[in-house]
Amino acid sequence: MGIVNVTPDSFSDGGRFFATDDAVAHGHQLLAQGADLLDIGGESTRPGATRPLVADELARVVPVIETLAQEGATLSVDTMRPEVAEAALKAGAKIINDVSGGLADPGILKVAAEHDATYVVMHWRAHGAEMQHDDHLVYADGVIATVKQELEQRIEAARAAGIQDDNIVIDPGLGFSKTADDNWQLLAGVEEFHKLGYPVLVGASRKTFLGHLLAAPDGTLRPVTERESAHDAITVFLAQRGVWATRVHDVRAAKDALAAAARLGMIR
Ligand code: PMM
Repeated sequence: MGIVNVTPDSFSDGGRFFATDDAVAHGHQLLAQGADLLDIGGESTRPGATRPLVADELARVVPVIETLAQEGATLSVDTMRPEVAEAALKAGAKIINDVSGGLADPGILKVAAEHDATYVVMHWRAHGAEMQHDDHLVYADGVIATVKQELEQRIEAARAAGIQDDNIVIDPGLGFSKTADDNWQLLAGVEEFHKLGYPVLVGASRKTFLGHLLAAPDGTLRPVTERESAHDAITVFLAQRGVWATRVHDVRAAKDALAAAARLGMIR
């Protein structure tokens, strides 16, 4: 899943693809590099981010989705808002990627159900402005078991709203109310999530825990665009464990890593 952030403020690529034409061109590039689907988002979810107006979010994503969908691309919309999800599906998106798993606005579950859309349920606890506050970082039963329990609650809410089981995808939500150590535990234990019985999506690309892993001796985080090699190792690890998709900024690098891993018989 290639990422197209149509935002002025995303942590890794904010502002680069903010104009519709730039976002569409970026989508073309990711598809040419081998992306199977594109995730189009108009709200930055980075820690500390403030939320855009609904009208602004719509104006960012809908024209990009319309253009790329008409060309035949498979698209998801990265949104927590029912209005944006609905407009995106009407414009040709097939998947709603809701990082809040329906917690930000439960109305989005009805939209997914009514349109028979694929619905990504991500583990989430709070909006960007507060998600890294201490009380959102407590995992009473350990991070894997607690995230699983909270995801199960959201899956139940999705099913109760009428979303079919075979339209549900789950995501442990790396970096969302998680410490770096939490993220590593979730990655290492990714197979636990398969036990819930749904396809698994993972987004690790360029996230801060990689910046910590690769930090300079003085503690300076590795810059966001220089975290790719570490991420490629994660991509191979996740492919070996059968995840449904990884959400990536650099599709070419991920595909290169997967090609080498496949050639070595590490993955099928
Ligand atoms: N991460 C971000 C945004 N959307 N969606 C899913 N399903 N999973 C993620 O991990 C995820 C997401 C934040 O990353 P970005 O600012 O680089 O897009």
